[in-house]
Amino acid sequence: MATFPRPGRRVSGARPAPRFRALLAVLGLALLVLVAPGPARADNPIVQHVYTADPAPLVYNGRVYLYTGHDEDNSTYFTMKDWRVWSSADMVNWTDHGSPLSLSTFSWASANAWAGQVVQRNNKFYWYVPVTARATGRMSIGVAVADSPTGPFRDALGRPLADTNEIDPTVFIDDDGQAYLYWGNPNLWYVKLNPDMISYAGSPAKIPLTTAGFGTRTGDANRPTLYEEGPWVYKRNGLYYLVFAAKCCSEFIAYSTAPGPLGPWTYRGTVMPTQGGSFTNHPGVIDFQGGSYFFYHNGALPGGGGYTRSVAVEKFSYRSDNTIPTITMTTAGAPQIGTLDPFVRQEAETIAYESGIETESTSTGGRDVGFIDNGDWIKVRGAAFGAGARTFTAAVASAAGGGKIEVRLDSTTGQLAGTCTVGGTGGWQNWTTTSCPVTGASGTHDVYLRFTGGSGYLFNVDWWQFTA
Ligand code: FUB
Repeated sequence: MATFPRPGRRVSGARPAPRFRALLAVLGLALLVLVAPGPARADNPIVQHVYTADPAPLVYNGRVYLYTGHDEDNSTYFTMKDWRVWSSADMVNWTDHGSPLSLSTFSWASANAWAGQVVQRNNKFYWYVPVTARATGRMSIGVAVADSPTGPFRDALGRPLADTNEIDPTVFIDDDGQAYLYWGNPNLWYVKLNPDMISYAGSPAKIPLTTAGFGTRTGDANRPTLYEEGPWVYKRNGLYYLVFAAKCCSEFIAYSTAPGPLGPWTYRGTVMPTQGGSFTNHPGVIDFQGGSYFFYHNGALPGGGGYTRSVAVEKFSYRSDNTIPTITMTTAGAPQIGTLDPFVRQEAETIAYESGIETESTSTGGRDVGFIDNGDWIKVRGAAFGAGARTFTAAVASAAGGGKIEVRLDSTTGQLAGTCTVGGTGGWQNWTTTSCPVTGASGTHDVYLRFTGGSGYLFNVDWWQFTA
């Protein structure tokens, strides 16, 4: 089982599982290009270099921050040790912020870094997660806190917020300032959080699981309603929504609505049917820049399945009566909002799709793209070059002999706009810049950075930028 990130594991020629997955992804994409006319736009799932699960999006300061779980490679259970953060301003190019929260953040937790959610309040970010408590062996809810949406997160209490023995906390702050924490499988619980967000008043109570509220399940006397797990509660146009994973197994996504945060709930039907090669699914719903977005997970990546899942996203529109239409999984995903500015510094780990690369922490605290082999590539969607670009510059480092960065437009074999040479720098974190002339890059294009060279890992890339 490959771990990630893997500092210090610079073994030339070692090819971890993600590379095999990436190779399959290339083959899959190549097949898609051969059989499908028009531009290849298979950018969903939105992360390819690690498996991700249980999406929890948060809109903050003009970006979507996406908090996910992380399925380990080759997993045969929900073997999850850490959580991940990604962000995007345009819904297609996602920046990898690494893992600012893991089981080790909670000294009292032993396993199962499962589905959580982050909310912003008091100029802080609170991340509620279910984990197994070492002392009891029971699932408990922990809360971590940070000053920034990308962390670092620290254990807010040094102990569980609640010993629930049930999973999947979701948090919702109503217009009157009252915060609610919901969770549960097989029950659906709630508790009112205090304004400090790390304590609560009273005792957790059950939301009645009635068939009127949560639909009718057949064939399971212990679970008469469709509610299974993964609640996601929000309010829109005065209506309260509770979206959840329904039935088992395989799950589909359903929802209920209510006039208040505690009900009474009315079952409204299917949001996303059972599909996608994972027997679980998990909802996250936001409005962003005038559009509505539904996040979920599936088993769509090579090697993917019920324990090797990937987060994906679809754009949708509420019907005029505020009901949610049925949303199906696509490989295209959401359309891009606006364009990407190639004339400002872009982090190399801002990616629409990739093949073969991984990311890692830099010595200066950010992230870089590393573990690059000959033929690996990164796609960045919709870069607006306007009248044209003159040069391409990238920050690079290499403890090996380096290689080349081919700057291509619109596909891995598209127009070669420039080629930069990367030399050895004496260390994987010894950074320098390389620049090269660019021709023919005007208007708006997808940019493909294709990496070439000899065998073994070639070089790392921290950031890149074009000049006009
Ligand atoms: O990811 C582990 C568990 O699988 C989550 O807590 C559930 O919602 C299901 O997605």
